Amino acid sequence: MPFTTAVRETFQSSSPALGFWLTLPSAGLVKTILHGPSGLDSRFTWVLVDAEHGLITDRDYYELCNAIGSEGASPIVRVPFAEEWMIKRALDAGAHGIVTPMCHSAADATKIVRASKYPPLGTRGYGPMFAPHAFPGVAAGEEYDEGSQHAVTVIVQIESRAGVENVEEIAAVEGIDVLFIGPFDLSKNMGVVRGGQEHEAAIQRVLKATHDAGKKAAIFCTDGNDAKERIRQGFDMVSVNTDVGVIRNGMLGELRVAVGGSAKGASSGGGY
Ligand code: 3PY
Ligand code: MG
Repeated sequence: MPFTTAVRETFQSSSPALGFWLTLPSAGLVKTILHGPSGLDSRFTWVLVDAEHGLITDRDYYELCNAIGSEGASPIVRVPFAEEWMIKRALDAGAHGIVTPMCHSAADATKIVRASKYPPLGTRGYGPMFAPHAFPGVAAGEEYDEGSQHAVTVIVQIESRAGVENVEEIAAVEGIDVLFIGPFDLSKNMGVVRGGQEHEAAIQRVLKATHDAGKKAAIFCTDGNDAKERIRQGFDMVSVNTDVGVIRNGMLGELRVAVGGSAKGASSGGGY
């Protein structure tokens, strides 16, 4: 029986899917952010569980996916590397979607799609004893097994010169749902300044190619202003900030106020 997820529901609406980056392995932290009304018309519909650069490991996935799923948002796990066994571990722990770093080609993208789906669509190994727990209302067995073939969101990161050069072919790969730009790696891999002309042209090429292929375009942002601009440009999925970025800036901002300054302009932890 088909089912959907919070992030997929948002993709069906006219609103962008807003999320944030979780780098600390704390279900308490993530629920504190997600729980209850936001006081706005908008809310976070997904959380990126970062096992590539965050302090999160495979052992944390199950608890984090359940915490996020129970708040009506989608846990999206970024695995450390584009390996089939890593994708399997994330999906079996209840990820609503996976992100793999450094997709350089259509062949890379095809491999990721196959790793994310059970036969005959792919090669995902079978054993979802725990996966349905993070999908409220979805029963173990046939409902998860069949529904997850299409409900799981498959996301690859475009963050290299090769990825940009091959982006039209990558976007055309069947089963890829989202192309997610990693602006930091993209600038380093291309050897260009982040925010400079060449970097921005690459970002715009990925945005266009993704939409031309009928797929969703996502990007990592360093703060709300950055996110606002990317939403204006038409990105469908935008990460607004990171847990550590906000905690550091917020705490240093309060320290600044305590010693007589203004909370604005607290020093940043580097943006990522
Ligand atoms: C990057 O900017 O390289 C990232 O991976 C963040 O998404
Ligand atoms: Mg990156």
